[in-house]
Parts: sequence; C-alpha cells; structure tokens
Amino acid sequence: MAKEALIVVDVQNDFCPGGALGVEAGDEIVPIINKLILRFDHVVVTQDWHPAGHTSFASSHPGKAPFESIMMPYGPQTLWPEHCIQGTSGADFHRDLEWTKAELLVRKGFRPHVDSYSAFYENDHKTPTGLAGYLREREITNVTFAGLATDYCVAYSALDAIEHGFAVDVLLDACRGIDLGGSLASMITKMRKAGVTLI
Ligand code: VGL
Ligand code: ZN
Repeated sequence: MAKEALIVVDVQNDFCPGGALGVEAGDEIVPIINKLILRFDHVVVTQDWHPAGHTSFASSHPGKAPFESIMMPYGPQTLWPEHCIQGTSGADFHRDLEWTKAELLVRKGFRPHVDSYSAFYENDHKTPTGLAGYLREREITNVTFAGLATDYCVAYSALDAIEHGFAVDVLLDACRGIDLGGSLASMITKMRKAGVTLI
C-alpha cells in the first residue's frame, strides 16, 4: 500500500511578493496548499533558515551582486539577496499558511558555509538533512511537493526524492518559480526526465 506525504517547501515571507527574494505570485499558492494539507494524512514543511552572513548571500562576497554565480568548494553557487535569516519575520511562514498539521519541520541552509536547496541534502550533495531516513522509517513511499521555488528548492528536493527511490509528484499549480536564466524550463525538463510526475 502506498503511503503518501505532502512536503510543503519554503512558503516563507521572504519568498512571497514584497519579501527579500520575492517570487512572483508566490503568495497565490497559499490557499491551494491549505486545501492540499487537508487532503493528506502526513504533512512535512521545510523552512529556509540561514544564519546572518550566510555564504549564499551576495553581501558576504565583496564586489558580488545578487544573482551572480561564484565557485564554491562544492561547485557553482548562485548568490542571493539576504533572505530567510533565522528568527526574522522574513523567515516566518506566510501568515495564512495552515501549517499546524505538519508532523515534521525540516530546516535547511543553517550551515554557514554551504547552501541547501534540497530538503534532503545540502548543496554539497553529501550532507543529509535526515529527511530520507525519517520518511523511510515512517514507511512513506510517495511524496508530493508544493511550494517555493519550483526551479530551486522544489526541483532539487524532487530530484533527490527520486534518487532515494520515492515515487514523486510535483503539483505545478501549487508552486511558483524564480526563473533565473531559463532555470524554470530547464529544471522542469530535468524533473520530467528523472521520472517526477508533474501535475
Ligand atoms: C530558495 C534560493 C535560495 C528556495 C532558497 O526556497 O527555492 N531559493 N534559498
Ligand atoms: Zn536560501
């Protein structure tokens, strides 16, 4: 019997319009996600959770501007405006997100020197968050993703979930993308090729 979980990715103020890294129409997905939360027996939420001065912030690299890329020991890293700093209101969930039913909250990006898009691994693709083990121990076989941003945290999480052997759905209506240099189309193609069901 398939056992399903909904994973709600980074529905935080800084990723909504007016936020530090606002995704266009990012807040439109909140009522859709609230309905999904009611339908699923198991809900996990993720929260981007950076210390001040995080290595993914352009402001941590003199002379660099947001959305430029730099080489890190673990590969290329896009630089972002300061966002989702631990304990700030920008890092809070959108006020209308009905997250109280969530059984697990996964925080990511809290290590100062490595970014984390995926809910499963840091961007070094080696350091696990523990989510895969949690889902496996709970005997969850199917995961459905919704949230922000389609082409970053949602896509990287979905690809890692496939790698871990889960059946993976991404509900595109319940996601919004950043779309940097064609990233939305390229990550959608990558997800489809990897075997993610895009709905
Ligand atoms: C995200 C960029 C930086 C995301 C998080 O949630 O997609 N994107 N940090
Ligand atoms: Zn981040």
